[in-house]
Formats: sequence, C-alpha cells, structure tokens
Amino acid sequence: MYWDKTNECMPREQLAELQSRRLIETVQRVYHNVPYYRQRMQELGIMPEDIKGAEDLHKLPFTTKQDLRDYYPYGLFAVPLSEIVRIHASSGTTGKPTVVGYTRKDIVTWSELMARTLVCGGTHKDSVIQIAYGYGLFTGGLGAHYGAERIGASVIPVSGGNTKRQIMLMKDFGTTVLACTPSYALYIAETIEEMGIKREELKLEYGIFGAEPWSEAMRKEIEEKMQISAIDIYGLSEVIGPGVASECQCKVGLHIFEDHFIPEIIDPETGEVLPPGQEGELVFTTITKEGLPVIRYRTRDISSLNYDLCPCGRTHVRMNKVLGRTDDMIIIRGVNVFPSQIESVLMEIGDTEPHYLLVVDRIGNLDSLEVWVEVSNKLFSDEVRKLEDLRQRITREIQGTLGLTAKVKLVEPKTIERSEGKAKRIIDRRKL
Ligand code: DLL
Repeated sequence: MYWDKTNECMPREQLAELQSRRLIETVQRVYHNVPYYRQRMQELGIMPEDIKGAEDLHKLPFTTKQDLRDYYPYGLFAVPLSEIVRIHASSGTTGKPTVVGYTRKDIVTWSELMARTLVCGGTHKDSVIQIAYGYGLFTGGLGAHYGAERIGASVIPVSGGNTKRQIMLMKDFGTTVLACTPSYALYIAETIEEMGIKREELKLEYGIFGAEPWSEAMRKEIEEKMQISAIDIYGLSEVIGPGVASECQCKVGLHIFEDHFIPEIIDPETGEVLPPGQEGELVFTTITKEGLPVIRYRTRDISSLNYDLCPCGRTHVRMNKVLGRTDDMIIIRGVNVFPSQIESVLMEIGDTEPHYLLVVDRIGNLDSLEVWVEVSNKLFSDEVRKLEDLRQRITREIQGTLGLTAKVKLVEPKTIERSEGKAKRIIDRRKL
C-alpha cells in the first residue's frame, strides 16, 4: 500500500520542518548558481538569508514557462552540463521546447517518486506493467519505467502507438497494470472490443493514467470498459515529470509529494496566494532537485488544495483533480469553459462515445462554438428523429449546465481522430 511510509505518512509538523530546511538550501543554491534567480531576487531586494522557512516562500519571485524559454536551452540549470545525466523536453504549441535536465541524484529521486506513484495505483513487485506512455523526450515513458524497475515489477517498455500490437502483448504477456494517457486508454479499450477479445483473456487490474485532464465521468467509462481501477497521476516536466502527485486508492484528490515539492494556489490574475480549498493556479517550488530547481513555478493548471486527513493514512496534502489549464480555457461570448466540463455533460447524457472535439471560430465579431461528438454505433443506424432528439438534448444540457449556446454536431462513429498520447480537444480557428 505504501512505498515509503516514513515520508508519505510523516507527521505534518515534522514535514513543515523538513520543507523549511530544504527550501532554505534550495534558495541558497539557486541564488549562487543561477544568475537568473540571483538577478530576480536582487530586483525584489531579497537575500537568501531573508528566507527563514516555508512561511517566507511568498516573498520569492514566480518562474514561468516563458522564463524557461527565454533561457533556452540550459540557462536555468543550477549545475554544469557535465553533472547532467539526462535531458527531457516538453513540446509546446509554439516554437522551441522547454528543456529540463537531471543530475544522477535527480534521477534517483524521480525513480523513488514514480515508485511511490505506481504503488499508490496498485503496482507491486509481482505486477506486469505495460508502459504505453511515449518514450523519448516526453517524461512519461522513462519516468514510469524507472519507477517500475525500482519497485521490481516486470516492465514492458512498449511506448505509445501501434494499438493492436499493444493489445496482443497485453494478452500474451499477462499485463496487470497499464500506464498511458486516459484518452489512449479509451482508444485501447475500444480496440479491444473491436478485436473481439474477451475480458477474461486479459489479466489487467489497474490503470495509471495522467498527462492530460480527464473528468470523473471519463474515469467511470474507462473503469467499466476495461474492468480495472483507474488512478489519476499528475506531473509536469519543469517540476520533475510524472511523480509530482498521485491518487491513492481512495480516489479523492492527488497526494502531492510534499517532502520534495511545496505547492501553493494563487489567483492567476493578481498572483496573490489563496487559502486552502479555494480554486486557482497551482504553483510548485522544488526543494530537492539539483539540475533544474524551480522556484514558485506557475503551472497554469487549475486546482485547489485539501489539507484534511486522507483515510489512506498519507499525510501529504491532496490537490483536486486538474480539470483544465488557464490557457485551455476557452471564452465564448464571455462564458469560460474547459473542455472537461463539456466532456462531463456528454458522458452523463450517454448514447454518445467519449470522443469529442470543440471547434471555436469567430464569425463576424461573434465567437462561436461547435461541439462535435461521436454517436454510438447503435444509435447512428437508428432513425433520424432519434438523432435529432439527442442533438437537441445535448444542446439543452450544455446550455443548462454551462450557460453556453453551442452548435452540436453529431458525427459518425470513428470520425474523430484517436489519441495515442495527449488528446487534442480544441480547434481554435480564431487564431489561424
Ligand atoms: O505530462 C508529465 C506526465 C507524464 C504526467 C505522465 C502524468 C503522466 P508535460 O508534458 O510537461 O508533463 O505536461 C504537463 O500536463 O501542466 C498539466 O496541464 C497536464 N497534466 C499532467 N498530468 C495531468 C493530470 C507530463 N493528471 C501538463 N490531470 C501539466 C490533468 C495533467 N492534467
């Protein structure tokens, strides 16, 4: 049930002391080793000595993705390149990727944290884990790989794609744990059905899914289709990769590994720190990383923090499931919507497949939103009237729940492109 009970269940007072000690060390290190941080702190008139503990965190400057881009590729590294043993990068929508580097010790830390994550999700020494996150510059594949080996599970490093072959291996190799993005899990589930493989032929028990937002309704769908327990895992390259936070089997929020990362929630407009429970932008400070420590890194992910004790016994704070990013939010005629909100509405209605696309456009001066959604095979061959009823029902639900007028377009099964990694849910023609 636990990978590292001492740290995962540490009394909070002791945790606070540990965090303060590690934060002080980190601030010293970045001040002396990273010119960018030294300059930012000097601009704000802060010396490392002014940070006496975690309570002084708010005095430090924020770091953003733009800062990493401005210092591309290695400008924010806190050690010489000769100390870096691994480089990953996350591809952005615009131009150059964000580059991150790990020392040998960082790789050990990351493996430990991913071991925690996988154990949280039900993996153990005797598990056979199929890693269908992409291997390469993306942190998902290798991150999960090192964690699984650390546990001593049997690892199948298949990477993403080639779905039929994934399923053949899953069946023949007796996979018990599947690690991939939730959208890819759904695609795999659909392909299992198409291939006529019966559930009894598979040994699958758990899914370790993350790297993109997914709703509770989507979880239910995957769990039912695959007959597994699906766990949400969260992370981002700039902070370490996957292994920042993970759900336990209680599935009520994701435990943030606070002995390595200090979380804050801020108002994305003003930067003001918000109290526990309030929703805002998630910010992380790494307190053990050597290669690329980040101070108050703004994730753009929207969440809130819950300090209530979790029944699992872990003392680390839980973040609520991330349902969107500030830059994923679309504003249609003044109404803010995240794709995951539309996903929830669609799933609750049923009769549709969990494959959808939001197409945003501007006609004249007016924003328009089209929701493309796949209809189930059964319904698609039905009468036109039933389809029209469904279209109207979805339109009404979206209007009623989100206060948004959208044009709903029902499309044939299998017309929306499937994802083997992070799903693309929005086409914004306004920017083209
Ligand atoms: O996606 C790391 C990862 C790999 C996490 C595998 C989990 C599993 P990046 O490519 O840098 O890193 O993307 C990070 O993905 O800021 C979130 O917006 C989103 N994200 C990651 N996990 C979740 C999740 C990896 N569980 C960005 N729920 C983050 C919602 C997530 N969004």
